[in-house]
Amino acid sequence: MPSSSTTPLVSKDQETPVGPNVDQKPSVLVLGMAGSGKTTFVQRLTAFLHARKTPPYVINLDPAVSKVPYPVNVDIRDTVKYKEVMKEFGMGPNGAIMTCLNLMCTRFDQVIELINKRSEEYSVCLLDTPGQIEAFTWSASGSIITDSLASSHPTVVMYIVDSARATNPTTFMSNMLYACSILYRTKLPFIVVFNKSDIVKPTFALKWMQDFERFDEALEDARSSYMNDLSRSLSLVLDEFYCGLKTVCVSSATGEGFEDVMTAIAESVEARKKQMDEEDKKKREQEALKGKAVHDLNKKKAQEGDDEDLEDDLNSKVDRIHLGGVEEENDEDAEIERAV
Ligand SMILES: Nc1nc2c(ncn2[C@@H]2O[C@H](COP(=O)(O)OP(=O)(O)OP(=O)(O)O)[C@@H](O)[C@H]2O)c(=O)[nH]1
Ligand SMILES: [Mg+2]
Repeated sequence: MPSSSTTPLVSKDQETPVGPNVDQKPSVLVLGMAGSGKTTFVQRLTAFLHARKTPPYVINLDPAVSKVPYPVNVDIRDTVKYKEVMKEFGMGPNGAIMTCLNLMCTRFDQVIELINKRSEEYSVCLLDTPGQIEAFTWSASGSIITDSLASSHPTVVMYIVDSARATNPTTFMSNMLYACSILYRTKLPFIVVFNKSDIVKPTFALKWMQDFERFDEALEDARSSYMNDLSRSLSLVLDEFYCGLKTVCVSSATGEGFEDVMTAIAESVEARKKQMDEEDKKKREQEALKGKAVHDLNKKKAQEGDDEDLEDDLNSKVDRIHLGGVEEENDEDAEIERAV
């Protein structure tokens, strides 16, 4: 039975954050630069899942979109009116998107309740985000939404890249740096989706990620220049990021590669489950060790006889090494003239 209540970020009896319920259906947060194809990707994945008779639960978090081209279960536009926010608060487009997200985030516990209530009926929860990526990834409300989702469901970030635009090595590098910063901020399982594979086959990007030399060759000018040297260095730095990264190539226009999307999501969730199991195991081992240490100490104390004797002994030692308190200042010392 799915629980209808929201999982709290912090459990009552302990101060450490509780992890997601790994038995819940996964949530997929779709992020990416403006125009990379986030909405079209969600639309195609929704159609793909409906065709497989495993429909998703879909949430639109873009308040500024005029038309949502997929069947949507929760739409931010039903909760806040973007145009009204602009008018009411005299805001520009980006400020209004942030305000809408702020207002939405105050209700997000209800959204999570809805997701939980429907968990028997869907296979995966998809969340489409605003084109102004920084409005979501760098705002407090974006963090709250991401964190509350990630604390109640196994959550995966899908970062959509426009493959046609990424053919330029510098644009590719900017995009990867952005992806890396999002991974750094969210610390969630991360999948890079090279979209628009019908325009350009993203194999070039995969090669650049696998082999630094290939990226080096692709830099237009092999001579040393500030930009080229910087790109080369960054590529080396990002090597570690590329190593643990899952990538898929898709076309949201033709539907190519969507089997791989579902496989990547399942693998990421499985990896997260394993990681959580290991963390749990470690925690239990630590607790057991702690319990054993306390037990040993009590046993030792009992063997050594009277506890009070031990305490007196300790106090006398403390008396010997304790020279004085700090309740008051040492006036005499303060009055001694010192050479400056
Ligand atoms: N050829 C091709 N075009 C695509 C593909 N995916 C998206 N597009 C086009 O790219 C444009 C932007 O797509 P959207 O889905 O609106 O992109 P978005 O990231 O949601 O845009 P914002 O929400 O405004 O940031 C549209 O014209 C889409 O038709 C694809 O796989 N192939
Ligand atoms: Mg969109």
